Amino acid sequence: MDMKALSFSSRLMHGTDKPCPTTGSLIPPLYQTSTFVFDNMEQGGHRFAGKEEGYIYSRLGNPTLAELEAKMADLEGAEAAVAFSSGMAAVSGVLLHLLKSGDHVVASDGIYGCTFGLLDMLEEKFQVKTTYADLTRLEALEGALRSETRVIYLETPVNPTMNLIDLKAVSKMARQKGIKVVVDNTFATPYLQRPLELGADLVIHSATKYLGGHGDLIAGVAVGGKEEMEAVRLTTLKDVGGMLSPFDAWLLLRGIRTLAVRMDRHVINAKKIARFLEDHPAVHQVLYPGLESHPQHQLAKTQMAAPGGMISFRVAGGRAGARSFLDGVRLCRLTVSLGEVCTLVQHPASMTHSVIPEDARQRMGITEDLIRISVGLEEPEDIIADLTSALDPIGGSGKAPLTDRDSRLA
Ligand code: 4LM
Repeated sequence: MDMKALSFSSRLMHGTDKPCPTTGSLIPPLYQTSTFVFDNMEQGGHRFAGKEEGYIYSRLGNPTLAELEAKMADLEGAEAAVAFSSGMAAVSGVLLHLLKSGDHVVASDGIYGCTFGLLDMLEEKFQVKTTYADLTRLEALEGALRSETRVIYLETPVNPTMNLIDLKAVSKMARQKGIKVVVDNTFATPYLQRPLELGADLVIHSATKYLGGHGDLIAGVAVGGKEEMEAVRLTTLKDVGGMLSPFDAWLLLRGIRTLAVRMDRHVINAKKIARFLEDHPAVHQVLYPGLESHPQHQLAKTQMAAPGGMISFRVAGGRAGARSFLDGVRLCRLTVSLGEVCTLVQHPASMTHSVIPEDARQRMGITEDLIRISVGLEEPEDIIADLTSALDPIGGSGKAPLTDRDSRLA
């Protein structure tokens, strides 16, 4: 059989994995070591000088991390990958590598709160300015670009508004102007969306989420061209130092092997939950790319293999309605993070995106009535029963969406 022609799902466990050559262990061993012994002084010197292949110190490279990096590069269709200790370490490692003082970034409205915080810090300390724009509209992107723009940074689906950004169109415009497109692919995973194939330059993951999938680790990965990734490894990984621990890399590899079956079930469940929410009178609007009511439902069909497991919705009664719902769930866990086996619910305006100033949050659609659900792998009827008992007491008349002003006053 041609092992190079394996499908994505089979490559999750067969693609880059090799049984241990000395013991035959099916699962690659964990190299839980901080450093590597040299045969002699000359060999050590040669490794530092890059004249000889081989490991030096785990912050610079480790066989378990190399296994994970090869896996992620393969799944995203990239030349190389670099593992980091968190999604934010990957985001900062890539941005610090790409940017210098005086450069400009265009970022999508509504990105993860800590990425907003990082860009804010880069502006304050290093004069790297960021313009936020509604990148669902190409005119908005064009209007935000400047001669100093070096990076377009985006998430799609956007956390937490679930907007989609047309990766092909954005990448085409960026390429013409020599600007790098960096895509945070955390919500979709390479199983559902591969940005590099659509023209993006670099992909970032919070591997804490669907890739790990079990809520037991924090990790990040950056993926891209060989030279670019080598430069990241030798600068912002080596010298800033956010390397992933070998144990977490090993756990992450375990999670990745079941990515396809988990994502399939997340999607099946999310479709059912989204339809249930659309019909509930306490829900004013459901933001899920799999629904025909989603403004980019057609783009979801071409850009993503399936619409994913994340849903946001606007609840009746503004902040009070959101509180009543979040305090009312029992099965669903009230917690930040996402992409895990359990269903998780949270309030972006006061939690994950609270660092964004209120006026910017309102403009980006991160309103007080917005709830985010990471749909888990439970029986969907059980999730629906829990949502029903948390939503029913809110009442509401269903369709008429609250305006932002109503939402602020509630
Ligand atoms: C959350 N998110 O939304 P680490 N990129 C995206 C994210 O959603 C996150 C990160 C990067 C949430 C965490 C509490 C799109 C995180 C950062 O947490 O550093 O692995 O990823 O609930």
